[in-house]
Amino acid sequence: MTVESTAARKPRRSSTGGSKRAGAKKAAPQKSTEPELVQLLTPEGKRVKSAKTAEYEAYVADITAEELRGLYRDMVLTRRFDAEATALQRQGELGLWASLLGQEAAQIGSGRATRDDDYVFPTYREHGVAWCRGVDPTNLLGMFRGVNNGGWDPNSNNFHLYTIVIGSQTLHATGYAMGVAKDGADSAVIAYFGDGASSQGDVAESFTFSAVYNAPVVFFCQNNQWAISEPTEKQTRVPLYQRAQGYGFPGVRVDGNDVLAVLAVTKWALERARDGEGPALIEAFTYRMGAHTTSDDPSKYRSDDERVAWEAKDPILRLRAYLESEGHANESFFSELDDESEALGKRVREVVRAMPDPDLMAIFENAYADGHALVDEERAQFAAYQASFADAPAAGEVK
Ligand SMILES: Cc1ncc(C[n+]2csc(CCOP(=O)(O)OP(=O)(O)O)c2C)c(N)n1
Ligand SMILES: [Mg+2]
Repeated sequence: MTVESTAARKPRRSSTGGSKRAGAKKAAPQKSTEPELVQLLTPEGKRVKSAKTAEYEAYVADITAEELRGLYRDMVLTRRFDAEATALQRQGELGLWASLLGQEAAQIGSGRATRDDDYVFPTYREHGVAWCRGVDPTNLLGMFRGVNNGGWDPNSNNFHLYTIVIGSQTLHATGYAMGVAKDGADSAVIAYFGDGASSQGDVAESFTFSAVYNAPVVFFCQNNQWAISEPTEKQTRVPLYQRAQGYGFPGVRVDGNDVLAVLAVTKWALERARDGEGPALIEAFTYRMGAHTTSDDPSKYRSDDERVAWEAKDPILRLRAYLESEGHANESFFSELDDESEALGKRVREVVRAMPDPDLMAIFENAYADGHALVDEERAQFAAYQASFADAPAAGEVK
């Protein structure tokens, strides 16, 4: 069941009467409880304009053909990188991979809405946002290969390290945004999280704090309708974007497979944050066609029909249809992009395979700046354990 169908559930009939009561007036038609969805590009790739979405549409009204091709290129390369990483995991080169398949528009649209001086707090799946921030994709793979604890300097691209503890990065983002405001800077902060994360206390706390301190933070929820095997109906009784109202800031549901709409809505939210108007919640309604991670088998809990229905809303195909129908891209653009994709896949494969194993003792170096007696003890125990193997390197050579 989707959030829409949850929201559409009829209220329980009151025991004191109802439509069966003799002489009762015919009930007025119920106001639709279907959530509003900001969509600028239909699944068939047609531009739509309406008075309801005009406020957001203004942010992409003068987008050029070149910029549209750029969004398409970003999505295609991100998908190619993601597919390569999945293959590398299957070949034993990575321990795990968290695919974003199907979420390219949500990530590229929002990532491209950020300014260089904005700061991004991702989950563990924002490979498309990392791409937009200029983080080399190969840097995302070290942690999944188990050779480092992160893989990039967050301050080089204002892109924080991946965060596995669900929802915790929303608190980091809120604190950071409060700091931005105190510094008098006009940049904004964006925190990514999932539908499942919306149930975490950390997310509720960050909504409260950011609202009362008017922090310049945008909460970007990618609602793929599942938290591993838990459907959204187990997380919420209302569409997630409506939660914002209770905290005192706006919430918007956007078609998460429509890169144009996501770009527009995120620009809108970041701009009002920069202008001192406080936080906003964006719910990008989407679907991840791939598994939760390479350790998961979604066929155990999701129906094939659901996946097929969402394949028809593929974010890449819909932008391609629009580019083609408007004559914004020709065959050579698409074939050059194919070549670029293959080259990216090859480079990723080569870099990952060449990643050196870490120094085994390095794990003891990153917890305390000035060392710690307990860590010293553990280090000595581990060195002795390693040395106990027959083929152990000589003392001092423990690698
Ligand atoms: C605090 C915490 N609890 C549980 C987990 C295990 N866990 C990893 S991913 C996940 C589901 C997250 O779902 P959602 O927020 O919807 O994100 P998605 O993976 O669907 O993008 C869970 C429960 C965790 N990493 N951290
Ligand atoms: Mg989810």
